[in-house]
Amino acid sequence: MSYVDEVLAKVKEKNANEPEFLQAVEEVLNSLRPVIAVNEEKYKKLALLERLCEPERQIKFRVPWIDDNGQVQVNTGYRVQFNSAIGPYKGGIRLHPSVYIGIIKFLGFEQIFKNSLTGLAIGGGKGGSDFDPKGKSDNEIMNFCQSFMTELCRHIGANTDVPAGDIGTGGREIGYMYGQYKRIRNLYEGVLTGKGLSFGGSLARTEATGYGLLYLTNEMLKSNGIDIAGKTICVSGAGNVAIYAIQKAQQMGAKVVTCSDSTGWIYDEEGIDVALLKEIKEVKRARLDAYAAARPSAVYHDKKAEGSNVWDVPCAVALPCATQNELGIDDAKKLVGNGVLAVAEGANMPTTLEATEYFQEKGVLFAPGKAANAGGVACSALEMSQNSERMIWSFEKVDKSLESIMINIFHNIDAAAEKYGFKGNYVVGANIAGFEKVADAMLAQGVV
Ligand code: NDP
Ligand code: 2IT
Repeated sequence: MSYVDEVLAKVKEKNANEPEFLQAVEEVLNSLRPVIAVNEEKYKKLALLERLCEPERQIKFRVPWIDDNGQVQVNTGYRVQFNSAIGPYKGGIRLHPSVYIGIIKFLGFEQIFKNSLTGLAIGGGKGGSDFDPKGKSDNEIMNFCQSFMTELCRHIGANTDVPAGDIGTGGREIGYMYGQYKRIRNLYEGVLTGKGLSFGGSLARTEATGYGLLYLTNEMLKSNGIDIAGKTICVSGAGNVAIYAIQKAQQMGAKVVTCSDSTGWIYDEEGIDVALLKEIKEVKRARLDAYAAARPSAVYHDKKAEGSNVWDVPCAVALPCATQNELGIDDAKKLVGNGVLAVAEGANMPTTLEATEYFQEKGVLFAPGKAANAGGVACSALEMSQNSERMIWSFEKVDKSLESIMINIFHNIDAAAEKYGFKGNYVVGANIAGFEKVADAMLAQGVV
C-alpha cells in the first residue's frame, strides 16, 4: 500500500463521522501522490502527512447567552488551529446551525493550502459555532458575539491566531467580537480582520473575496483564449462573496443572471441589480423574494416548492458562492449540457468530488476554492500588515495588490499542474503548489 493510501485509511478510520473533513483530505492527498512519490520513504518516516491531517490544537467551548425574552441559550463554539508552519493561524468564523467539528476541520484544512497559495505568511485555522444568526435581533447578536469572544480571546492574538468573517459573520459580528476582545485583553491589536474602517479595517476587504474570484477567473479564461466580456454567468449565494463577485463580473463586461439564498433563487434576464441586492441583503437582511418584488425583470423560484436551482440556467461561467457541496453531479451534467466553459469556486468546497471530476473529464476549466477564493484571506493578510505598520492603504493600493496576488496564484497553480504532468488540472496544481511551501517549513522546523 502506498504511503498516501495508508494515511488516507488512517484518517478515514479516525474521523469516520466527519464526511466533509474526509472529502477535503481525500481530494488533497490524492492530488499530492506525484509529489509524495518522489520522497515517499522520508515523508513516511517523518509522518509528514499524518501531521498535516492532525490539527495542532482544537478548542471546543460553551457559549451561553441571553435572548430578548430573558431566556438563556447555549451554543457550542469551536476554533481549530490546524497548522502554523508558515505563519499565525488564520481563517474565518462560521456561524450557522450546521456547524460541528467536521465542518470546522474541513475548512481549517483547506485554509492551510489556500493561505500558502497567497504567498503571504499565514497558517491555517477556522472557527465557528452552531449559533443561527437568522432572525436574531441586534442585541441577541451582540450577546452571542461577546460570549463567544469571552472564551475565544484567551486562545488568539495578533501573532498567534487571527480570525475573520465567514458564513454568518460579517462586519457587524466582527465589530462586536473586536470590542469584547479589546475590553478583556486590554490590547488594541489586529487580532481580527474584516474590521470596520474606523478601527483598523482595510479598504477593499469587504469586496476582496468576490473581486479576487473574478481576477483569478478572468486570468484562467484569458490563458485559455476566452474573453469574459459578454459572457453569461450564473452565481449562487447572495452573501458577501456572491455580491462582490457579481459586481466585479459586471465591471468586466459579463452578464450575471442569477443569485440565491437558502430559501430560493433569482433569475434576472436583465442582469442582477447589485445596488438592490445590497440593499436587501446588507441593509434589510431580508430574503430574496424581496428582490423579485422590487424588480420586474426578475423571477423568484422557491427552492423547496420547485426543486430547481441556479444551475438550471444556461451559462458560460458558473460561480458557486454559497456553501459546501451545493453543486452535485446532476447540476454538473446540466451545466455541461448547457455548454458551460468554466467553473470557479467562490465558496469553500461547493462542488462535490464527483461533479469536479465530471467537469474535468468534459474539458470544463475548473478553479478550486482554495485558489479561486483566496482573495479574502489574502486581503486579510494585507489588513494585518497595515495594522502592524499602523498605516492605512488606499483602496487602489489594496485592490492592485489583491489583483496581482490572484494572477500569481493562477500562474503558480497552472505551472505546478504542468510540472507534474497534469496540465490544465488546477485542482492538482493548487494542492501541490499550496503543499510545497507548508511541507518545506514543517520539515525545516523538526518534529513539532
Ligand atoms: P454569507 O453568510 O455572507 O452568505 C452566505 C450565502 O450562502 C447566503 O446567501 C446564504 O443564504 C447561502 N447559504 C449559506 N449556507 C447555506 C446552505 N446550507 N444552503 C443554502 N444556502 C446557503 O457568507 P459568505 O458569502 O462570506 O460565504 C460564502 C462561501 O464563501 C462560504 O463557503 C465561505 O466559507 C466562503 N468564503 C468566504 C470568504 C469571505 O471572505 N467571506 C472567503 C473565502 C471563502 P442564507 O442567508 O439564506 O443562509
Ligand atoms: O474561507 C476563507 O478564506 C475566509 N472565510 C476568510 C478568512 C480570513 O481570514 O479572511
